[in-house]
Amino acid sequence: MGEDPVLVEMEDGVAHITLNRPERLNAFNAPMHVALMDALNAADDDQSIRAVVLTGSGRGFCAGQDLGDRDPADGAPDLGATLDATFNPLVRKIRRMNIPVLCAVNGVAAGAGANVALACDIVIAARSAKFIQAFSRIGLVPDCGGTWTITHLIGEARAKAIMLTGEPVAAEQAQSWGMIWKVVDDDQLAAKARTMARSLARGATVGLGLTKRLVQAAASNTLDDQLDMERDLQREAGKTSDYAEGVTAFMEKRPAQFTGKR
Ligand code: LHQ
Repeated sequence: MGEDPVLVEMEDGVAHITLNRPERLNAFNAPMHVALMDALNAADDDQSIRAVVLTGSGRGFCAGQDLGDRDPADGAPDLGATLDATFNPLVRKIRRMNIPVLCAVNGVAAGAGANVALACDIVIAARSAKFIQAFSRIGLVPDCGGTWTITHLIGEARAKAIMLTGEPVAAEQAQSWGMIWKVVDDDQLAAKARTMARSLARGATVGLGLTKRLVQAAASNTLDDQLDMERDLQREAGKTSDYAEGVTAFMEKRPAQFTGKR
């Protein structure tokens, strides 16, 4: 108690952001919402930061909204207003950042905690982790974009089943369904996340950001729209110094030294 609700460490071009309320399985309260947005904004604004890792401290990743924050006896709350003020800007921020956001799911991810994780660009999970659409257990609907993200990732049949039943999805199941990128052994998670993020942070950052935008746009674009968008963003990518360096390094048979200049 009294500790920072979010820990931030900047290292090798990577912002490591750790949700830090382990005694509540990193459930979101108001200070944590503010601290996480501040951390993401700081990473986004810092030109030396070229990738983000989001993880949790202790045995869980995040158990969603702190259910102790409101007493149902106080009358019906406006949860729509809560979403407008907190989780919706958070998910939009993750999706709009022009650098890769890697989520390292270190343990249980429930409710909004699961759907914040799944909003990230690359999700790796500890073998012991699980994803729970816990909303149905308390009379709510899935939020944080989960009905969109999960339906796109695993299809309507599986999305409806896990959301209506609240049945936990084990990390390995999530991987085999394509809901996440990869499962790794628990004791390897932090190291694998760090190595992967460092490698992303040494990449052609502008190109990676444009690629993220393209993949996200594909869900609502026609093929024609997408071809046009690829043309426009390829034009932008082709003007970066990292493109020039990438081609030169290839011709000279040496590793490229990308600067990630945005
Ligand atoms: C918690 C929580 C928690 C407080 C564990 N809050 N203390 C959006 C807009 C506005 C409002 C409403 O919500 C939303 C979106 C949402 O996120 S709704 C969904 C909210 N989350 C949940 O319903 C999940 C609730 N948690 C659980 O079902 C379990 O804790 C899971 C399955 C995540 C983990 O189970 P266990 O491994 O058995 O751990 P535990 O239940 O013993 O939890 C450990 C402690 O953490 C415990 O406290 P205690 O003092 O007894 O040790 C829990 O009370 C506390 N905790 N989740 N969301």
